[in-house]
Amino acid sequence: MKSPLRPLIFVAALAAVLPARAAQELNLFGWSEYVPQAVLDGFTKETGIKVNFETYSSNEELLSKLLAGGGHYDVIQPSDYAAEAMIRQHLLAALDPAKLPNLKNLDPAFLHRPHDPESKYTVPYMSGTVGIVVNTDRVKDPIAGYRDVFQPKFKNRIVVLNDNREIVTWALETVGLPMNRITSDALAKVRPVIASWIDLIKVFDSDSPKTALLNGDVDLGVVWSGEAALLWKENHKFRYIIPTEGAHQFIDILAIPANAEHVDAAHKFIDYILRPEVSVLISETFPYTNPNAAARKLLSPEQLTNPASYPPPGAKLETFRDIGKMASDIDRLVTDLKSAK
Ligand code: N2P
Repeated sequence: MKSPLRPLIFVAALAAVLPARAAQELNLFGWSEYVPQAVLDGFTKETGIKVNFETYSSNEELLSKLLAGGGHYDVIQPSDYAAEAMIRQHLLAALDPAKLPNLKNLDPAFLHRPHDPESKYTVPYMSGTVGIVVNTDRVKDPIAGYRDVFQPKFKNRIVVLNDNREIVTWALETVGLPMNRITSDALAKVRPVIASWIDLIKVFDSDSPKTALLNGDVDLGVVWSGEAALLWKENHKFRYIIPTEGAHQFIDILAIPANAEHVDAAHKFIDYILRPEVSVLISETFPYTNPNAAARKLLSPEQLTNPASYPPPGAKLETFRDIGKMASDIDRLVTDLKSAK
């Protein structure tokens, strides 16, 4: 006998067995030029979780958006010092290691660092340095440090990151002051140095500083190492130099904000990124220093010998620490000097 309820029962049964795939989403807020679209597509294909991706080009942009209560993100990608500030303000959720079996792939050298001593809130994504890139076809002078770059003869031939803390750091290193002890005196000391540099710079670009070098618009840059590694891959005339004065080394991490809605999807995404073959795909597209030991084993000798991706041991490197409210003094200093140009 045919029950009139039969079609309804059928629909209900179907709904119970089909996973609620369409409803799954992940809101990712990450650096520009850092997460390959192919990685996001691969994750969606496998899990059915749709990734909504927004980008930023500085930690300060990320922090100001989050602190203003804007955006509801499930995974974010701050640098070490920005994560440190967020942990201090209880803005990050503790990760569940049981949901991250691929943590085992990481090189322990990138764990338990000062920004997250127990590695409770953060997972390293990529590491890198900030250094000098020179088009050696156009610049024949030996270039070893910041002083060699910022010379009047190179006026309008320089691209730098559009990042205020970076610029202040290079000036601090140039005058021999530490990058993490920011005082009003230190800022007063570097102010004229930065003013003279700003006068020489042609392009400020944190997203894709390689472009101005590739186009031949400029001949020198102070850029992220991954950008320099892409230039080197394109043409070995682009040389990467860790400034003799010392350089900034960063560890960019993945974390889940305390107010994330899709915590399970966020863990799935982080664990997906930690797979060796996924991590290799990231290194191929954006050749920074890969903290995933299992992935590193799969990189080609050519990738491992790119001097920008894997700087020589012995380089003078230091990571940023959270500097609290001095960050706004740095911001004001550089913004003022730029607007006076
Ligand atoms: C990638 C940005 C590199 C990260 N575009 C700097 N922390």
